[in-house]
Amino acid sequence: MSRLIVISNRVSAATGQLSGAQGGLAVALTAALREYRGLWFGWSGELTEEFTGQINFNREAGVTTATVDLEEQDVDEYYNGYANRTLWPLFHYRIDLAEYERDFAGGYQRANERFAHTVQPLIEPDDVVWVQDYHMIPLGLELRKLGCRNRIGFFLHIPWPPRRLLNTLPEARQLVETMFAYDVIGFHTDEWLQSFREYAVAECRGSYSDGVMAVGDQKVLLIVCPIGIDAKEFTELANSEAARGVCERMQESANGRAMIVGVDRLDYSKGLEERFLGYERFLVDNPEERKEVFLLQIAPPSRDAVESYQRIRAGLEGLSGRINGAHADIDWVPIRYVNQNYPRDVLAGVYRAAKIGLVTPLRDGMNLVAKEFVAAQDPDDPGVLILSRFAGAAAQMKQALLVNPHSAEEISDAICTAISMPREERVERWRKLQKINLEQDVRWWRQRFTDALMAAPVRERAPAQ
Ligand code: ADQ
Repeated sequence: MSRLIVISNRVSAATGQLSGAQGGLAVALTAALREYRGLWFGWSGELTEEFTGQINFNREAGVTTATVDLEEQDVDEYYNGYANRTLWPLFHYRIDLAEYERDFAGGYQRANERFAHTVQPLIEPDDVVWVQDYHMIPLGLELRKLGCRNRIGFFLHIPWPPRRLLNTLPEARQLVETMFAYDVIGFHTDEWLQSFREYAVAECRGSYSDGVMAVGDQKVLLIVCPIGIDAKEFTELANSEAARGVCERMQESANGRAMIVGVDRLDYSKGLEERFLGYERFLVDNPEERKEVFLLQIAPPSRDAVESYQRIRAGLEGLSGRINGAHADIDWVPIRYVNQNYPRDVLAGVYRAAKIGLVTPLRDGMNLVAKEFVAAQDPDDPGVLILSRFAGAAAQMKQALLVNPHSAEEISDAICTAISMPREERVERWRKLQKINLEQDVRWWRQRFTDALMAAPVRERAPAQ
């Protein structure tokens, strides 16, 4: 049987200590790696004076990880630069925040070449290689240049932007052309796949039929493969003693009021300002109900080194302060805004205590918080999920109350609908949502991708470079 080689920016063996998307992903990939006796390669997260390509092997939880340190300049240009200041905003449709610098593009290319040279000697002829996410788009081609004929797949965890936005990136076409070196490319939704397809056809002279994009003599299979969570495990977690304790504490502190919860990495793509404004609209438009609710927003800071993240953080502090200042009473504060990370069982208990999950990204590859909120609910008395139409999760989670997060009125209306939704309707909607959660979970996701990849034909020997 072939081995599976997973390559991603950061490597994290599933030791149970990880949280969030990284944790869920680590569990899924680790299970796959165990099954296929694989190897997980990536950046250690550490700096080194001078890049040597020296690999640190580690064996943990039955999985071998191989990590490499990067130079400070690589981290500045590749990670903080091209990945987080160029591709992340652009791929989330924020060209107003995207920074196009040749040094970033150069550093990104250099880091990917370094990754390829370092990992290539570890790849055996029968291995199957699975590259993860936007940090590593050109890696497949770099491996091909080194003679790698293996099956190589790529999965994009974030949205794929529309063609006209992508065209603002100076090296867009070259970047997309590197992707034809892959055998399979996976996206969370059909919308992202169609955007990729449109770009490749219009700008790279690709032709598309039956899921296969052909460019010259290269062919790549495009698949929709929405990621899930480990829903069964998360539901069990929400029923654990620790989570029940947290749930009770939250209910006590809610003092009979309905809790609305938001949980997000502090990122401009998550629509936090829009959420606060929509909630404020609800407070203004519903003087009778307003003191019946409060919003708990959990948002741990991320990517502090990037200025746009410092700005969003300051903006949210100002906005929550203003809303609380304008609306709070001596016995009630409308927004509890906290910036901490919490263990997963605490989060599960918090979700469980909430009557409404408010998930309003302006653009999101998938959004796992929406799925976690559903998995944590009490089947007999579930809360209501309000979900942005622009999250990838909306394509699967049609029984949520879908809103346009740019419209404060729609958010406000949805809160009203959710508060007064009869139990029967809540139960009916929740059952359908949880069914999808369980059927299309994180194991389903990795199986769907690896099945497609394993079925791809092996390439002819790559031309000598
Ligand atoms: P993210 O945008 O980081 O990842 P998202 O899907 O929003 O991921 O999930 C965030 C995760 O972080 C959740 O699992 C949540 O529980 C966790 N988290 C958030 N706040 C936390 C806190 N305070 N304490 C502990 N955990 C917290 C990218 C893409 C997404 C895509 C995922 C997976 O941007 O669109 O869904 O990858 O492909």
